[in-house]
Amino acid sequence: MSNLLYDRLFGSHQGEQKPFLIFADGSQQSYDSFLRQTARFANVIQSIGLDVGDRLAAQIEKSAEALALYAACVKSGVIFLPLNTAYTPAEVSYFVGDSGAKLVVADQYFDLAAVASEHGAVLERLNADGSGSFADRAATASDIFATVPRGADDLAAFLYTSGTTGRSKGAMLTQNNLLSNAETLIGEWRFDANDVLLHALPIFHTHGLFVATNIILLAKASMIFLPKFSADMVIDALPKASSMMGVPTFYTRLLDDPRLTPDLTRHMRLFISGSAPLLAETHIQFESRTGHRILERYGMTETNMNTSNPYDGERRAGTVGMALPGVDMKITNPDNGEALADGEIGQIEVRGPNVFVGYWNMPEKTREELREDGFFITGDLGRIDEYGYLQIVGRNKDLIISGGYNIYPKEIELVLDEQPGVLESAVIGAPHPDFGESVIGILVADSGQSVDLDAIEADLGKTLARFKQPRKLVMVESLPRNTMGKVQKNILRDEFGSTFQG
Ligand code: MCA
Ligand code: AMP
Repeated sequence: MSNLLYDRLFGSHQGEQKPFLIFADGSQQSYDSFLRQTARFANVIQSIGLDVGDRLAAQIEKSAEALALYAACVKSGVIFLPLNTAYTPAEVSYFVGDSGAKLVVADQYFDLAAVASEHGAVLERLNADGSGSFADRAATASDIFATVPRGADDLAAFLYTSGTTGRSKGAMLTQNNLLSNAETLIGEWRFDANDVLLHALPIFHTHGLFVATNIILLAKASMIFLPKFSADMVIDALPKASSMMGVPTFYTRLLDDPRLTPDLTRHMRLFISGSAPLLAETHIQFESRTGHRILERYGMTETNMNTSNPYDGERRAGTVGMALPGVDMKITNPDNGEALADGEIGQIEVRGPNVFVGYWNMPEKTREELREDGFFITGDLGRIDEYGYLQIVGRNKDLIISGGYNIYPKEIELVLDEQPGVLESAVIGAPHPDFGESVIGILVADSGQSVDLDAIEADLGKTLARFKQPRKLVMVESLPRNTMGKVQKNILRDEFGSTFQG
């Protein structure tokens, strides 16, 4: 029996001397070298005692090693659980505990010894420079490993996505969820072996890990693999690339740079944007500065990519295009789930081989969002316009997207409510020129109590990743509520909406 995902993504690359990864300093790693490393890592994972279906949690900086760890999990049938490097140990503890990860692989500067021992997990170190206890074991391991058989419906990865209750949910993704989407996208976006993708995204989310990396592997193309987004590094690398994928903040930052010219991007074939709304204004400015129309697409952790603007047809600013081949999409009435006619605004539902199989250990949450007929309720609101393109007009879920990272207000409110002198809080997103949206925490003091905002900010840093921390904390007398007692966030958004403008 074969291992579907491994065979399709990596199977034919053994012995291939072509570069898979090209680093910022010009050095390269060939497919063959990458796969040897993958086999060594798979041997280490197995020697530590992980079996098929066990979880491996990874909090490591972006590196070739981090990708080899993903590949090694696929090869050995272990479920890969990548974690944002900005997460604090308190946040990581939840993911390790909830997933029951047997092995945590982390950079040396993440303080996870207590987390691992609390949950009975093995902790190994793998640093971005290739050192660490895991790397030491790999150095003496064999570069031959018999790929473990896995099929289409077997689980390949858990990606945690925050929940409206403040508890993150582990989205279970199968081999075929990942493979089918990569196969669709490679065709839709015309990737082939000649492509050189400029990769400046993090690799612990769907965008940088599955969309970008799986496509390149499938196409046997190359990636310029930058440690993170920096306008300087991207501008240096653009002349050597053919395509780039980014969140809208990448494009607004590039537009802020006078070095972005038609000349710099002349040979580029494709710029893709996703993970957050790309303002029509950004789309238009980018075209007038470079001559390129950004191709915007729409996806989710639970579903991979759902829709895309066309490669050849018109890429319409302010829309995310049409459903991808194999994806059914409908707009429904949020009250009763009935399909609405084109042009009407409702909730976006999708079904297809890309859609996950449920949330780990949360059957009720799964039932609430994934219908028996296979349609997944995205929580996004949209309409299909007269040209057949989907426009996302809002969200039916209380979610803030800052620079492409999702932030669930409930999670922050729970932390704010615990602060000394705070009676209650509300967290909202407000438009932000760099991050698209940014976080505001609105606090009400307990009667007669004083609230020390500086102390609160310092305390938040201990438990919440920096990107989730409110960029502004404000005090109000009381929160506006409707007759049902629900906080009226729309009123707060109206009041504080221009906090980050100008
Ligand atoms: C970093 N910081 C942030 C963010 N990122 N704050 C708010 N929102 C953010 N997104 C904080 C840091 O902690 C730091 O705080 C300061 O901002 C600068 O940090 P730095 O490391 O220099 O980061 P940056 O360069 O400002 O990062 C911005 C970024 C990055 C390049 C936009 O966040 C990024 O690469 N985002 C991509 C996210 C992504 O891949 N999303 C895909 C999810 P201080 O200033 O206090 O020091 S997958 C998905 O959504 C679906 C499936 C889809 O459709 O793709
Ligand atoms: P995540 O849970 O991190 O996978 O984020 C998924 C959410 O990102 C979706 O439900 C949308 O709200 C949002 N999203 C992704 N791509 C786009 C896009 N092109 N335009 C608007 N929102 C997007």
